[in-house]
Amino acid sequence: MPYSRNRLSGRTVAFVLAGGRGSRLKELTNGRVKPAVYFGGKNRIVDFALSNALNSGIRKMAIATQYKAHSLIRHIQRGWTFFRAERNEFLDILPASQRYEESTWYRGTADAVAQNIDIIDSYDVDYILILAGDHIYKMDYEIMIRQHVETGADVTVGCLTVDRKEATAFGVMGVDATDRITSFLEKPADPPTIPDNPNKSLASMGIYVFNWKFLRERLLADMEDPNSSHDFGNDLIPEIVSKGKAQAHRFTESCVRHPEAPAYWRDVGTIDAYWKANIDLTDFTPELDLWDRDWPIWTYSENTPPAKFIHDRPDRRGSAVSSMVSGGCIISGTEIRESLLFTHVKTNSYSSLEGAVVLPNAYIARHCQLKNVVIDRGVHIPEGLVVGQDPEVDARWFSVSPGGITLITQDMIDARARG
Ligand code: ADQ
Ligand code: ADP
Repeated sequence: MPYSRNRLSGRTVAFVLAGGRGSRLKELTNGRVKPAVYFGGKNRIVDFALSNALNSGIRKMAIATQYKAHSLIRHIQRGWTFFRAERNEFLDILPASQRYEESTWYRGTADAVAQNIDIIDSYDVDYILILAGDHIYKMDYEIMIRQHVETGADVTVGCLTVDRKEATAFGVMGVDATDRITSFLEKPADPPTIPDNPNKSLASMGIYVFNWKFLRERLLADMEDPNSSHDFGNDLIPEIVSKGKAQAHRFTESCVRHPEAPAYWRDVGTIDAYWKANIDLTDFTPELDLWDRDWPIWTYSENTPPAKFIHDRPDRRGSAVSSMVSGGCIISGTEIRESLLFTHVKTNSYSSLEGAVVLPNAYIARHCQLKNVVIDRGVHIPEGLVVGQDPEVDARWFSVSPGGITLITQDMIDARARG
């Protein structure tokens, strides 16, 4: 038996679900699935689940893709090259490929696993860790798998405490004194709360550990069930809660953080949440520590020169304060504050950025004033554009979120140019 099998992570496959679009991110997911959306200056959202798995010691991974997977697959092929086939390590990309029936793709999250049963059998693992590819957090999965094995549960569900009013977007559970799950409601209109606090609910993170043999049997039964939507949260988890042994795993037990820091987990599913989680990184002490060298968030990184700031005349001041500026950027005479610039952004004189999340390869011409914006990859912002001063003007051409963040894509710029 190989050495790695002493650790439970060595006997586990991480199965990452990355097929759902993430439609609340609006035009950012027009051409790419949510896990492929850029985050934090160098990463894509999916890097967090994959890095957690890698840092936890897992060396067998699979990722199920469906909606607009091209940019996700390219990212993984370029960046996720840590695996040695000689040691039976791999990251398998599993696009929906109509393996069971020619008329259907992955019908739901459970079906995305079920349609790959024969492939997972060939991995020769004892445990399967199901992950969503669309959340930002740092977690040691070995701790969760160990709890699963020690309690002898049929399924262990990762959970966190959320505000009751937000719990309608989650699977919400009730637990007994031993954290055995006693009830599970998927996206309830009226979420139950935890016993000692009427404002908080216990929410599923959409992370599950199963013994593979157990899940395999459940999936085979579920595939034949005409009343099932073939989804973990709607179908499999509630059924196991009622008939078997489902255990809650508290995220606070396995979250990777400084001892004084709060447990950080974000579903950056809306433009407001996406903007805020990115801009929060420019805080004095951000809650999400991307600088921890013991738990790196791996990615495909372009080979770039350092960011360059041009400040050559009193009226052409290229500077950035309380900001993150990635490699390959040229900040020529632009004043930048509380902003996050991804790779290869070029900005020009007499412009200013404040609260700007600027995705790779964007270009900002002279005399622009952009405040509280998300600028998509490769957008060419024309000279003199002012955004963030009058929401009504912004909303004529761009997409303004409920929280007042303006999303700008190249299609919107082109439509504006046509008038
Ligand atoms: P949702 O957030 O609604 O609920 P869902 O849409 O089921 O999650 O997507 C979960 C993951 O599966 C995402 O990463 C998505 O990309 C992927 N996915 C969706 N459909 C897919 C398909 N057909 N093929 C492949 N991948 C697919 C879930 C749980 C809740 C829990 C929240 C936590 O159902 O109980 O609270 O996650 O965010
Ligand atoms: P602006 O439009 O802001 O007046 P420019 O585009 O003329 O500025 O560029 C100003 C300076 O930025 C240049 O003099 C040069 O030093 C630097 N610069 C611009 N483009 C590049 C590039 N492709 N590679 C390296 N440096 C560049």
